[in-house]
Amino acid sequence: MALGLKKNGAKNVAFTYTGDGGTSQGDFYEGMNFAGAFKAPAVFYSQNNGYAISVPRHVQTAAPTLAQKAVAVGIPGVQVDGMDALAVYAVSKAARDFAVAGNGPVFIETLTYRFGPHTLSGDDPKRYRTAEEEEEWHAKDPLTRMRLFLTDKGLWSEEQESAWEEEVNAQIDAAMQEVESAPKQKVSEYLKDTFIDTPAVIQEQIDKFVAKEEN
Ligand SMILES: Cc1ncc(C[n+]2csc(CCOP(=O)(O)OP(=O)(O)O)c2C)c(N)n1
Ligand SMILES: [Mg+2]
Repeated sequence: MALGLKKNGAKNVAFTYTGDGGTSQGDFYEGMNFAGAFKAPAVFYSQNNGYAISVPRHVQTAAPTLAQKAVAVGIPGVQVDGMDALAVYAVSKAARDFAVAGNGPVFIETLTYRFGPHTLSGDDPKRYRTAEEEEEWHAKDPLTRMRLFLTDKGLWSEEQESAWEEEVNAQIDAAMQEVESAPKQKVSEYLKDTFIDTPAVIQEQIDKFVAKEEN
C-alpha cells in the first residue's frame, strides 16, 4: 500500500499494526526492510503488551527493545508510553509527517498492556501473569489518565461523564433492539451477496440452501 501511494505521488501514509508477537515473525522484518529500501511512506506500529498470548516478551527475543529492530533496516525506531494517548498521538503525528515528506518509514513501539485474555477461546492470563503485575498496569490505564487530564483542564466532569454514559447506553440498547428484531438472514442470501459473478461451486451451495430453506 505504502509503495503504491508513493508511486501515485499521493501525500498519504500507510499505518500497519502488529502485536509484540508479530515482531518475532519473518514478514515483519521483510516488510520493514522493503519499505526502508524503497523509502515507502509507511508507519509500522507494534503494540508491545509484553506477551504473545502467554509467551513473555523476553522469551520471544534477546533484543532489549523492539524499537531497536528498526536500526538494522536503517529506519528510525521510537519507543513510546502506549498508556499515554497524547504521547502516542504526538509520536504518530511526527512519524506520519516524516513519512509523507518522503523520508521513508518509521517503526513505533508502544509500551502497553492487555487488560484481559488474548482471545475468549481458552486463553487465561492468570496462568502466566501475576495479580500484582496486572494491578501495576491498571494504575496506568490510559482512559483513567485521559479523564484526569481533561478534568484538570476543566474540559470534563463527572456530570458530563454520567450524561454521556446514559446517552451511549441508550444508543447501544436501541441498536441491540434493532439487531434482535431484524429477520434472520438466510444462508442462501449471504452466499448470494459474496460474489458479483458467482462461481459454480458457490452456485451449487446456493441451490442446495434454497432447496432446504423452501422446505
Ligand atoms: C503466522 C502465525 N503464526 C502463529 C500464529 C498463532 N498465534 C496467534 S496469536 C499469537 C501471538 C500473538 O501475539 P501478540 O500479537 O503479542 O498478541 P497478544 O497476545 O498481545 O494479544 C500466535 C503465536 C498465527 N496466528 N499466525
Ligand atoms: Mg502481545
